[in-house]
Amino acid sequence: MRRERGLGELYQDPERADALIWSRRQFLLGSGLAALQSRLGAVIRFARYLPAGYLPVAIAEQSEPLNAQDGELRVLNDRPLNAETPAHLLDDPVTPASRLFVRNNGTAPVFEEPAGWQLRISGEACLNPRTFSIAELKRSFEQHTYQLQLECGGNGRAEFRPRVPGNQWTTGAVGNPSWTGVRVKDVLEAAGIAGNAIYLGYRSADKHLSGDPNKDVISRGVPMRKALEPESLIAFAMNGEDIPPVHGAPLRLVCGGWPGSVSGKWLTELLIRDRVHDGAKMTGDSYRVPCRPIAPGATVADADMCIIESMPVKSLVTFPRSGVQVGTASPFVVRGKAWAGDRSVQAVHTSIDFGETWQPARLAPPPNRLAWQQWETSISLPLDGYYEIWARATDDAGISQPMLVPGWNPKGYLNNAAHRIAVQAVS
Ligand SMILES: Nc1nc2c(c(=O)[nH]1)N[C@H]1C(S)=C(S)[C@@H](COP(=O)(O)O)O[C@H]1N2
Ligand SMILES: [Mo]
Repeated sequence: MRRERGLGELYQDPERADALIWSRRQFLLGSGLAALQSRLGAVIRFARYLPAGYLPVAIAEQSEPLNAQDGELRVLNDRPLNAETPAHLLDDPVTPASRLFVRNNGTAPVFEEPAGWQLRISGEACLNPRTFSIAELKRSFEQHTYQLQLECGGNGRAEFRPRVPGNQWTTGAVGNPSWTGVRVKDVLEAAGIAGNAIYLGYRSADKHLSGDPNKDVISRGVPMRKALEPESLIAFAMNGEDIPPVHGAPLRLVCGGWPGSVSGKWLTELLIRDRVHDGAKMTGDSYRVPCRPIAPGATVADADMCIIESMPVKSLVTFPRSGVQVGTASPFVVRGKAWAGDRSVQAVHTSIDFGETWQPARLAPPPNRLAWQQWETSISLPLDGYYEIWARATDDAGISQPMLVPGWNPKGYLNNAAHRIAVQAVS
């Protein structure tokens, strides 16, 4: 099903917002606000700070297709399977399997027994190519467990204008499971890393949708400096159990903080490369963005496209869920998650007046590097009416999330615009 309007769309498209929900002229005369309030069934308390043409969250959400049962992931595509998690289902500190988004580019492999699974380490810059069974990996190398945040590079794509092709992810292609495995570094060192190694590429066992057995579905990777970080894992367990089939059983690469596409599922081979890995979806518009900002819709020369590395700072409000009623009598808890790719999050602020003022939230440190962080605050709304709660994170380099959808790019990657929820205060 197609989503008609994204949450932030009309924030940057005032003419369409005018046409759809209010006429600017009427609004200026005062009756537009009245019409909007009657549609919301409440007084908008900070209406004076409403940006021109802004589409309130509650109205954007009324137009969302209801193709998910309460408590379930929202399926965007079932061939291949792609499903995202509604923000209020991402409230767990560690994302359970049932609440982790699924992003498949091809058909997941069917395999008999993990006992027969082999991982090959090779490539031009591998000194002693080797093959390991899962039992050998577990036996030969120290095992490590980290919470590692995984976010699809295309999370937030639905908000780009002009529209871009691909799964129309809104906010839910992100999660933070706990992963157990062996370090990529230890395994590569056992196979010998030559001095000219610059990149690590992966190959996987899923099948190309065309049915062509010679085509890789996806074969991406990371520069050696990222591959050799202590948190880069060849994982065999998620949340203390075997990795679920849809998330890459029996073995997957996990390189947290980078676009999810570098974390190859159903891992069969690691290639130590003497050049930038050139596998499927490493070139063209795939997981690459203009090196410098461009006008929305503009075409970009191949030489001016850069591979996405660390993901940008971002956050979600995961409690309460958007659309709830809250009492005016006492403060209530608002909480969520924040993450910043390779960086950590330094602060999260919330606003109840459409971004006019911001209050700091309490922010917990990450349990380990590359895990998301929990934040929490307490909000009072003594007067009844319609409010929005906006959250905005700042990373440890002082960079904050934008309020507007950031730099348009041909495949709609890296939208880290601030998340907003609607609440109705009632006395
Ligand atoms: N082999 C393989 N690995 C893959 C993919 C895939 O389609 N095939 N999808 C990638 C993408 S684009 C993302 S965002 C993550 C999603 O991981 P998840 O489905 O476990 O959430 O896996 C990555 N690894
Ligand atoms: Mo992705």
